Formats: sequence, C-alpha cells, structure tokens
Amino acid sequence: MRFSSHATLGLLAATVSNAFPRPYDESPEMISPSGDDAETLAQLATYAQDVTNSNLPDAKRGLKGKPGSCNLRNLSVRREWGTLSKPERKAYTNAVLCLQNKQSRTPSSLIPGAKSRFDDWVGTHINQTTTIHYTGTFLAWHRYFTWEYEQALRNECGYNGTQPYWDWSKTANTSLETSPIFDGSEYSISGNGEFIPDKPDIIVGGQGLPEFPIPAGSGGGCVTSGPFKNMTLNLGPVQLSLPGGKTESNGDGLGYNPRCLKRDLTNEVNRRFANATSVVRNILLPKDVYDFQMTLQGYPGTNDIGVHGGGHFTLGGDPGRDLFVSPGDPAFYLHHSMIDRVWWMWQSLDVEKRTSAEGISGTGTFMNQPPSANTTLDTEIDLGFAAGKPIKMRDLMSTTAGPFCYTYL
Ligand SMILES: [Cu+2]
Repeated sequence: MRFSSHATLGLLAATVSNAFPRPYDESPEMISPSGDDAETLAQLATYAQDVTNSNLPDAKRGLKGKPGSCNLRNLSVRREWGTLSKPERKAYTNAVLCLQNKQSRTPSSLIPGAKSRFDDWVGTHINQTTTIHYTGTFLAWHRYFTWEYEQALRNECGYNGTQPYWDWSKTANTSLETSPIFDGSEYSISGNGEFIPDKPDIIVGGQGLPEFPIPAGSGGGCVTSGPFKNMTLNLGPVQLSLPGGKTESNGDGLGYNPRCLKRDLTNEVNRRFANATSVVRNILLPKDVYDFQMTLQGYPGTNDIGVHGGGHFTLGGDPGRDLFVSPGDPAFYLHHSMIDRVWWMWQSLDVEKRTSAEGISGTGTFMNQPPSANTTLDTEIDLGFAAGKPIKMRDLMSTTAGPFCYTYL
C-alpha cells in the first residue's frame, strides 16, 4: 500500500477517523504523571503475575500438566532493564551484536539489503508493515516477533537471559539520558544521537492517520556511545519522519543502504504519551480489545499516538521514526517487550475472555484499508526468514498456555 501525497493522506484520515470512533472523550493533555499511578501500575503487575502463576498446571491442586508444558519451574521471567545486573545487560547487548555479525538467511533476491541475522527481523517487519499495524494481528504479531528474536539471541548467540523491557513510565520520571537504558554507558542499549540544534517539530501520522506536530528531541544525529555506537543500519528508510514535516524514503526500503543508527531522545514525548498515568489508563479503561489496542496505538483524530507511538517517537531518529524500519534500532525490542507486558497485564484482568476469540478485533489490513477479512484464532502469522514456523493466532494469545512460557516481573 502506497500513499503518494498529503491530499490522499488527509482524505483517508478523515475516512478512517469516522470509521474508528473513540468510545470516550478525553484528550491526552489531561493525562499527567502522578505518584499514585506508578503505585497502581506496580499493583497491576503484581496482579498479573499472581494470575499467571495460579493458572499454571502445577499451581492448581491435582493437576500435573503434560510433560514439557509450562510450569512454575520452567517459566521464564522478563525483567525491566534497570533491574538487570551490569553483566546481564552486557550479555544481552553482546548477543544483539552477535546477531548483527551473523549472516542473513533471507535470500538476496527477496531483500537485497539484508546482510545480517539482525536484518532478517528488520526486513520481515518492513515487508509486513501494512498488515500488522492497526490490524487484528498487531498485538499477537509483535508478541511472536519479539519472542522469536529472544529465541534467536539465546539459540544462535548463546544468550542465557530473557528479553528485557523498557518501562516508559520510569524514564518519564527520570529523563531518558540518565536512565540505565539510554545513559550511553557500555551497560546501556546505547545513548542519544549527536546533538543537532534548532530542529523544527516532527509531524506524526501519515499512513492514513491524521497528522499533528510533536517536538523533536535532544539528539538527532548518529549514536556515539554505548554498545551500538558503531552499528550499521542496512535497510530503509521507507517512511522516515524528519523534523519540519519532511519524510525520507529509499524506495521499498529493502535495498542496501548502510548508514549510522540515529537517535533523538525526546523526554517531552515520553512524558506526554507514555507516563504511568497513560499506561494505567490503557490497562484499566478499555473493556474490549478494540478499545485496548486503539488506545495503545492512538485513536486517529485525537492527537494521541498512545504508548506504542509514544515509545517509538521518544526514541526518534532513524529508524526510530520510521513505522516500517523501526526494528532496526535495538531498543525496539525493549519497547515491544513493554507493549507485550501491557497487553499481558490487560489480559490478566479477564484471562478467559481476553485470550480467546473475544480478545481479537480487526482485519488483515492497516485500518482495514483496503478492506480485508477479519482476523480470527485461525489466522496465520509468518515471520518469513526471520524465524519460526507459521503460527496461528490461537497459539499467540497467552504467554503461558500455548507454546510460550514466560511472565514479566
Ligand atoms: Cu511494528
């Protein structure tokens, strides 16, 4: 799907806003960080852990569970970056560097620019972008994507840990540059990009969404510190938002286009869209998955990009502001692990319903443009040459009941 001009975008945006109404009427400007919400968020996490544990077979009296099934002894635990020890953080970034140094499995006839195993994930995401965002598969697709990436780090690069997550509500309080994730030390996921002064606003939206400005950040150039300071980004851009409302693309983004990783860490975006209050509201207010995932991605026409867009635009830079190429920043997987954690917390409030067919809403195309069939439990997800077999939605709905066996601390 290609949108050639702003006029087309505007038209589509108007259609889309009418077709996807927001069920309640409050603007994101009313959301402000508060200490109580941080406390509520911690309680929601504890609740989700309790629910997850109590649903494991060995926690239920009289049930042993099938051999090899998920139980309290083999349950893996994903943790917040700042709670990992320094050696654990280093082991994680070393494994990512290892993936970046391994040969790609994608045939060059399919994605000529994919050079490394790391690129296999980026290329798969580029290829499927318009069928995995604002679709019925959005949450499950990214759950599988992040899980297979974690498996590759473990199975192909000797990593013994789990996929860490970035709790945006913490960095909204502390600032990004001083956080263990982005402080630029060798134990971070690398820091900010080089400072570029006087940057005009970023215009978010596009791809059928209404457009509005958000501020640029405190970096903007190449990442110069931490484990990924010498990283080469091979694929993209496809639809990269630049300060001043311009966008940049290199055709379909699948060609070889080596360049530095850029970041433009933006505390203002973090604080506005992904603070403790926004996370808590995203978990407590939506009563169905339609509202949950639309709140997460931002209802079109509300000037709210949700915690999902909030995280992406907090990173900024290239590929941080490119919907298609965003997995090219290693921080993507910490962000999407947190998205998955928010989904897991929301699901824990009504497990039966929210891991069943009732927990799916949407079709197979971006905002149902062009119209396509509803996503069901039988819809298949295929990560191409990144990893894994095609898998059905029904196996992706729970972090413990299907092939997965993990929880979040
Ligand atoms: Cu995505």
